[in-house]
Amino acid sequence: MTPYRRSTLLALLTFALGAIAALFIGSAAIVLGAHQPRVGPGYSANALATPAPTCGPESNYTVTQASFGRIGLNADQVPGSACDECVLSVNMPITFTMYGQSFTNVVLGDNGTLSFVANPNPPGTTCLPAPGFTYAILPYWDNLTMNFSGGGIYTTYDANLNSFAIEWRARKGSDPVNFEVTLYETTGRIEVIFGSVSNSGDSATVGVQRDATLVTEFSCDAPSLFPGLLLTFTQPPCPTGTPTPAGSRTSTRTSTVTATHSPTRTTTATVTPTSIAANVLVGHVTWQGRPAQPHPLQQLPISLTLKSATIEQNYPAQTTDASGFFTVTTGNLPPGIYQYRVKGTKYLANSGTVSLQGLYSGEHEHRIVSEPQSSEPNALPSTQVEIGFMRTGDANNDNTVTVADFNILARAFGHAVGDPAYDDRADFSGDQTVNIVDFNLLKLNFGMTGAPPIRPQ
Ligand SMILES: [Ca+2]
Ligand SMILES: [Ca+2]
Ligand SMILES: [Ca+2]
Repeated sequence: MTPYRRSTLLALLTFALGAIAALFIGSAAIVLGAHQPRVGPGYSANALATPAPTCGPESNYTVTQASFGRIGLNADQVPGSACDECVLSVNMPITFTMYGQSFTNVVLGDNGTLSFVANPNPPGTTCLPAPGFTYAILPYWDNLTMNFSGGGIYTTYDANLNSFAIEWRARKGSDPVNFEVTLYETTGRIEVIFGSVSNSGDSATVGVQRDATLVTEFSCDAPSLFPGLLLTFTQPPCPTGTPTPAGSRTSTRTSTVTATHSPTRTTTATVTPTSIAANVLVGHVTWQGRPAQPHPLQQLPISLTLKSATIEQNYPAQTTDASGFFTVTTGNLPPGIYQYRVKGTKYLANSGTVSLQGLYSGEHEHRIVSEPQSSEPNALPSTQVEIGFMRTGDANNDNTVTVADFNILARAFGHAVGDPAYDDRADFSGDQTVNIVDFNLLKLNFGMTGAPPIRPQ
């Protein structure tokens, strides 16, 4: 590239970034403080009670949250959707798979409901599981209306991401209520982003359900929603090499620690079942801008912090495998609810909560304080956490994508590895060249901030 062409291109890039920055100046509110993660009662109860597999298409979804969501510009109004007490059947431009079933049609309701099969869409809500809904996503189930000027449902198909976004522009009474569901065909991921909410969503139900048995509830009649809240629903994939969805790494939690796996100390040996921290935690991420998993370019460094009310554990950086998995030892931690935060170099941090389960006797809870002596190498339970999508663009690794990152990219633009001007920090795509692909990734996330460090409690 000639110097002239390069400088012209950079001027264009600078202009484009400036325009984006201007857009963000008025919307600083999208970067909100940490919201206390919360797991709905139906979710936690179901997670403990359901004998379903803990990974794969027959498992419950897990939900993680972030505070930097942004609703896209959805221009295509579903005809007739400025309505009340109505459902609309829409043919999707993607095939979306939920709980192992694939769908090309979706039924959208004015009361903040979505289903691929049955959508009763009543204005009166219940907590989940809710009667009548099958293969349903309830991004903001409440007594909403859309029969006003500008009201309705708006959609966008993104061919690059192979995703379909569905946005509701509704009202609860006189309050504007605005939210968006994005379905990703390739990964099966479901994202829900909230724009405007009424009374922090304290009369809404938010979650997904297949039927009465597979249910993940984020919120029910609780003030847990706020503008910019991004929820990501994913089903934990089974770790690489696990032959079945109920493979040995995940199926042992409720059944295999018995008296035959007694600890070396005798304090709890007589209690069966008893309580023991999961021995390992298996995390999974998807790195943005990299080829689909499994792929060597998905092998990237990641650091993890786990924190409970009393314990903070910082794990040194390790590299995810080609499928985005990493494993840490948690056998030294007591069971309980932990906040987690992960950060990758060049990537914004993600956070959420994970429950390190103990095996619970129902009457007595004891923690085995030393490693059980077992002849079975995989006898101990493991915990899985689906962390989701890791957004890139953070060249200087300060957990926000700003003009500082753009400047690093601009200086290295057009250069490849071996070239003195090449700067690997700006190669987000991993092809050892800094080019328009990297710029587009940075542009996509410009103005975003990752999950903040976990605060002292
Ligand atoms: Ca209604
Ligand atoms: Ca940065
Ligand atoms: Ca690149």
